[in-house]
Formats: sequence, structure tokens, C-alpha cells
Amino acid sequence: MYTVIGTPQTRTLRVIWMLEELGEAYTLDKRPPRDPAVRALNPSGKVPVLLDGDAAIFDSVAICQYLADKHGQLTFKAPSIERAHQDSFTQFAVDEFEGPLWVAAKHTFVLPEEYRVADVKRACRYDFDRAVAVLSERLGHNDYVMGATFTVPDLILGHCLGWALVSKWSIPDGNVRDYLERIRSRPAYQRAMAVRAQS
Ligand SMILES: N[C@@H](CCC(=O)N[C@@H](CS)C(=O)NCC(=O)O)C(=O)O
Repeated sequence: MYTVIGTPQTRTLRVIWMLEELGEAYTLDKRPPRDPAVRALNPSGKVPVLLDGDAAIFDSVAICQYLADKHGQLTFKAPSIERAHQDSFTQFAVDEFEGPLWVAAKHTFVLPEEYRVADVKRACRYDFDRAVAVLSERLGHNDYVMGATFTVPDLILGHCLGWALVSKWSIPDGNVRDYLERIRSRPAYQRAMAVRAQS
């Protein structure tokens, strides 16, 4: 039994979704970022944190990849060329999608007001649109980035693309939009969203 610490409105949703994909049991401890109990486990105070026995693991991508490796699902095995390509997509998701989204969020509501620079958000949107164009090319006609198999980077990209829509960053009709709808039709994603709706 795992314990997931964090509120589902945050990147904690990724871990909930991954555990739903794997069919693994978990309890959810809905603590906000910077809660003293979170800080005791993760010096940055950031969520999510996963408890697996005595171990506390933080950073959502590391947690999702750890769970995929541990349960032998939603991932290609390392070392392999397939795993190298999969990890490349994961890095692409973090750099090119999460980066602009998180910087824009920081300059909207996270940073103290005196540090917020409104124009940064325009540059973030520019970067995001370029990333969507690159994803479109890399995805081609595949269902998922690694082909027919849903893997960790699809979960991260699906989360980021949903985050973009919430931020009112549109995604044009085409293969990326279809990819997002395919990801969102997954029963595990819908169960994770139901958990979020209850919070
Ligand atoms: N790389 C981390 C980032 C986690 C993160 O920044 N979480 C946000 C909520 S989505 C947070 O806790 N923010 C609090 C803060 O920035 O102090 C991950 O993917 O888990």
C-alpha cells in the first residue's frame, strides 16, 4: 500500500493517475505544498511525495518512472534503445511543456507579486506553441509517443496538455489534440479525475 501526499489539483494528480493505471492500492494524504509534514519529508516543501514503506520519494516524474519500473508496466525496460527514446520523450515533456507552463504559473500566482513579470507569459506561450509543433512531428500517426504502448511520457504530456487547456492555452485541431483526447479517454485518467473532483 502506497501513500500519496499532496493535493490532486497539483502535480500529485500524475501519481494518482499512475497508481490508477497500475491498479495499485494507495491512500491519499491531501496536504498542500509547504505543509510542515511535507517539509519534513522534502526540504523544498513541494508535492507530490510518495511513501513506499519507509522511503519518501519526491518529484512526480521520478515517482511515476519508479512505479512503472517496479511494476513492469507503462515502460520499456532499461537498458534498451526503446527506453532511451522513451526517456527522451519524458525529458522533452519536462523541458518543453512543463517548463513554460510552470514559469507562466509562477509569474501568475506563485511568486511574490513584486517578482512577477507579466510579459514572461507571452514568451512561455511562444515556447509552448513551438513544443506542440515538435510533438506533432515526433508523434506522427502513432497513438502514443512510443507507438502503440502508453508509457510514462504520455502520462506527463497528457497532464501538461490538460494543464495548458486550464491555463487557456489552446491546442489546435490535429494529431496532438487527438492524442490528448485519446489519453483522456483512458479509464485510469477518468478515475484520477474523479478523485480530484472529490477534493
Ligand atoms: N519537479 C517537481 C515539482 C513539484 C512542484 O513544484 N509542485 C508544486 C505544486 S504543483 C509545489 O509544491 N509548489 C510549491 C512551491 O513551489 O513552493 C515534481 O514534478 O513533483
